[in-house]
Amino acid sequence: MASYSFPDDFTWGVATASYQIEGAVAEDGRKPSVWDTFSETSGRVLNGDTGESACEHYHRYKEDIALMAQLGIKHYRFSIAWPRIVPTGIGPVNEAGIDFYKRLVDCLQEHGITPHATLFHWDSPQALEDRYGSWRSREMAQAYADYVSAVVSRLGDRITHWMTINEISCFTHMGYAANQIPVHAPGTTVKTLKEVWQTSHHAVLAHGLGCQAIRAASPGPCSVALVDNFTTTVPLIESSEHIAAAQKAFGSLMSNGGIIFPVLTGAYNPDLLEKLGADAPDIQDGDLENIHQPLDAIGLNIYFGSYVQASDNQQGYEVLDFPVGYPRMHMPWLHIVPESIYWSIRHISETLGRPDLPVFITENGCAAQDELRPDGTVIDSDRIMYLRQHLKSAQRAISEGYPLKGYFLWTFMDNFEWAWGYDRRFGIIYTDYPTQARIPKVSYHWYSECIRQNRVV
Ligand code: GCO
Repeated sequence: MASYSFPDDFTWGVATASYQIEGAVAEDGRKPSVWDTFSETSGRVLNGDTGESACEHYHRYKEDIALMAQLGIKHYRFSIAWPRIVPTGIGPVNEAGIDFYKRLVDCLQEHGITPHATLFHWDSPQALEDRYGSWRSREMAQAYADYVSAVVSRLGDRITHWMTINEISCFTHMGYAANQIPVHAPGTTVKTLKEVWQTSHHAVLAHGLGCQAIRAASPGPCSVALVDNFTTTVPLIESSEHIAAAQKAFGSLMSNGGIIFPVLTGAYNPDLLEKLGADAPDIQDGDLENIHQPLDAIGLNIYFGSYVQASDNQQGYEVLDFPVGYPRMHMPWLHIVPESIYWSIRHISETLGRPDLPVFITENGCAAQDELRPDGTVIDSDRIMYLRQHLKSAQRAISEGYPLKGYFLWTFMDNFEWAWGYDRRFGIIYTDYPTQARIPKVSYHWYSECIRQNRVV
């Protein structure tokens, strides 16, 4: 077996999200999402950028899918925009919105590319924020499930790989911040930590109701997964005591104990509930059963990990800050910790006790200060370094027998990077926004070679 090689059936893909690439925010019946409102609010997004045009993918999808086919991927993860499908959040379905995704998926399948659809990637209908504060209301969970039923009943003949929700902690804990400036839409400052956790609980409940809606509406067999960006705890030294410390620390961290734990184990992590005390969410009878639905896979968005070492303090571990000079990519939080992929998979298998559950890396990638050279090339050797190290960590997990089944690189092309606007470039394709030209970076060709040889090159 060549060094750093992958199984023959390994899923190689790329990932995107609707609001970040589509544009066409007022076409064919789409109504505003909370991200339209947030990005149009002065001071919320760097340089006043919005997703109004983004990468114009809504109209350029055929060109983009041809580039995906040239790349050599057979799998593509994208998200479906709720405001295209049910523009006012609840009520009538906009068939023109469905028709766009039918065109998109038919084009993918013409190129032999399998669609993997995320049903919610943060662009919820503004109408529901106006109606009852979106995820602050328990009603949002059922509204989401009804939207999911509408999508799957119409697209389930074309799409059989479904992901319910992307990164719950981002649009709850970062979108509804207690007494601080929220950095995500809807950008609502709530007064108490309990409100944040109640919001998070409604989203976790929505995931469970969404799983049931998918399985009820799908015309045939399908796979259902959650996509989470939990905080990976990485032992600074791979010895038994530091590994045990990293595993104990894993469950006590906010987005881990309150999201992946109830989804995979049926209970909030007890250490977290103890830490939250009166700020813990109110949980109604039946909620945890609804949340703890069987999953066919788990999707992990892996960007960084926190190093942990054993400690003789009361909790037995110390989660370490990064030294000021620790290497990072072009985002303040994007420290380079390749082992985070390997340890994320071990946490699913061991810390959460789910060695049976297939794992997909549904996002991994980095922003880099890409320069378009006069000769029209982008030599992003830093991104190749980052991706190469992370893929080696992924291959290590497979070589040790962990059930890693696929990798979706974030992201296919530079796009709207939320509150950072277009200032941060994560793509393996350079998007020249004034002309909307797509310019493959060297990392595009490198990733294509990894796929062709089915190993890390
Ligand atoms: C996320 C989102 C993506 C981001 C990417 C870079 O993981 O935050 O899923 O939409 O653009 O991760 O921040």
